[in-house]
Amino acid sequence: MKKVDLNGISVEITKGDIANQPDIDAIVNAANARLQIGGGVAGAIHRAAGPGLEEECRPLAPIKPGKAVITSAHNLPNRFVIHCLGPVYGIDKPSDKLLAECYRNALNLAEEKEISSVAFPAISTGAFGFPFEPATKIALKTVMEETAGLNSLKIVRFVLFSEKDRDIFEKVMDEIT
Ligand code: AR6
Repeated sequence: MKKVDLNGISVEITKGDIANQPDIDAIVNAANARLQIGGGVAGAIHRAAGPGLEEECRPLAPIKPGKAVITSAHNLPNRFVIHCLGPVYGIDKPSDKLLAECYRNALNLAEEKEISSVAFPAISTGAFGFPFEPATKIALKTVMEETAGLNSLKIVRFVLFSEKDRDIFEKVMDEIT
């Protein structure tokens, strides 16, 4: 796992399953607006969490692109799930600003709950069609910008689904640090 220290925060990059990060307080869901079980990340998280997660989500939905809400993690090994609605690329505009907003809002929710570790998937890069490398730059730059203002968060982990995606994150991290 690649780790870079940014303002006292360990930013980690790894290949894996976002629903299997037992050492992390809060995992982030690449959600749909209705906060229901779906494919990709949302499917993996809801299947592992069990039906209680959808039930808790129901009164919080719908959410708008760029927004985030937090719930408990039910049967997952974490304490919380932060549900972010990423932009559908080219439809929810400006897509780059909305994607950055997702990461910022998730980090702010984690701070409010005094969470010390959070794990993100690559939001919007699957079903929502955001090109991977530009999305990587937005994710890492936004986290970098926010690190100076974070107090409780000590670990921000990016969990990528393939070696190719992990390599892109590592390359972009090297470029911007
Ligand atoms: N762990 C980590 N990353 C994953 C996993 C996993 N278990 N599964 C997929 N990925 P997506 P989006 C990667 O489609 O683009 C859903 O159906 C995947 O390779 O999950 O924000 C929801 O219901 C990709 O790089 O999220 C929404 O309708 C990234 O995670 C919609 O898809 C995001 O893929 C959200 O689309």
